[in-house]
Amino acid sequence: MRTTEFNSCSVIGLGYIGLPTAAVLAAHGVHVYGVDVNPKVVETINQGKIHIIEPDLDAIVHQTVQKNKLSAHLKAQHADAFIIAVPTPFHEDKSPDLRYIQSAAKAISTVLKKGNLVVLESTSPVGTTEQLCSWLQELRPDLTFPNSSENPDVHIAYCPERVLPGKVLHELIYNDRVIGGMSPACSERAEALYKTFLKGQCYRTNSRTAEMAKLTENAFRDVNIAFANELSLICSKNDINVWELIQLANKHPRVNILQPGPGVGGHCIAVDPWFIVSRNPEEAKLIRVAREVNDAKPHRVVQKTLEVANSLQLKKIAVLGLTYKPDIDDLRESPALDICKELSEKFNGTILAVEPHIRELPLILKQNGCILAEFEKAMKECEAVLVLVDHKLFREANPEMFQDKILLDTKGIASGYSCKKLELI
Ligand code: SAJ
Repeated sequence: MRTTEFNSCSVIGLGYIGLPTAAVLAAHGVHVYGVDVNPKVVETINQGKIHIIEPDLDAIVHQTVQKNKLSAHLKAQHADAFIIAVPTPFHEDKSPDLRYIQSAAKAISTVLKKGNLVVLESTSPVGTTEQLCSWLQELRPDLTFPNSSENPDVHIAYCPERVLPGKVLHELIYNDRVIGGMSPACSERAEALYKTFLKGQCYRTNSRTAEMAKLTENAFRDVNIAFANELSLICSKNDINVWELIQLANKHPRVNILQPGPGVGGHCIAVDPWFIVSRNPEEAKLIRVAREVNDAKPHRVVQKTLEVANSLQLKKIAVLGLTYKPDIDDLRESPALDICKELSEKFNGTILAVEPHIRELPLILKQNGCILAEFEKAMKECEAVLVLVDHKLFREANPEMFQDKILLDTKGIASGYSCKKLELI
């Protein structure tokens, strides 16, 4: 039996985080009003369907919509609690763009009332929750907020999402959460909201620490991937297999190096560290350089591939994988996609792109003459293969398929294979 002070919740932003959160809350008995500015998204969800790909999400959205627990709207609705899960991109100069959070504040200010809880989940630079509070205070001078009252009408907290795309539904429920209230009372109420579905632990802190915790988690991963990517450059120069090297170094009980690759993609790890750097340019030296190392990797892969292509006069290359990581369909901020695009502009021959998770190539690749091909067909037709994503299909392929190939491998899937020529990038 669910015991909670929150009978209803409005989730602002129905994307990769907002929609699963809305659906999980609804599945745990809360009346959820999802809000999105995109009419197509609202319409799709109200039909019990989804507009993003995430394992098992379609079933839970379908069920909760059918049971009238979840509905989608273009305008904010009255509710006991509000969760803001809108994007926070960055400007050209890498400074954070908070305009969607400001729009969300405007939207909920029209329906906010005494007793409400507002939780911000969007990845945000330090101080954003306080900023959100000021915006709400300006918009609703009739209500008191935690910046000016010990016993405010509206409580506000920052509770960052930490779920891994591809495992969102599991991680939403089982991951621990950092709860950053603007006051201890705000944290207490936010924890009560998450406890309606959470099986992980809640760790309470203030909003600034919680904001920094989120940025720190992704910057930590970025810096460690940059270390692996830097090793890949050093190893390539010194004729050492970087994957073998890392495997050996990781046998040390206190060493745990991540994996190199074609670059860092997705909309989080390649973005969030800039939120630290842009506000702390003097201090955040290592974090900045790590970003630069990871951002430079795709171009390096193109250069290496062109060197090999020119020296061997290659006519056809099979490019394996376009998504930003294995076994998903997400092309956002994908280094593999950038590499394929740059290669298709500079390589004189034909590119057969193999991406088992999409049905159509992005327009720019089509315009550049790339062809979407089945794995087997591409392997038959091409003399050279560039591995950009370690999808299961490629990892588990028969090594004999690569025997007569010139293999350029950015993911180490072919480390032990015998082939015509092997170039580890
Ligand atoms: N990558 C490597 N080498 C590695 C691991 C990853 O090159 O050893 C690359 C991947 O190929 C990919 C990128 O890094 O291009 C990011 O992939 P990821 O699986 O590490 O992370 P994301 O971006 O899918 O999700 C991250 C997660 N953060 C952390 O693991 C600290 C997730 O928990 C966050 O919720 C998510 O960012 C987010 O929304 O912030």
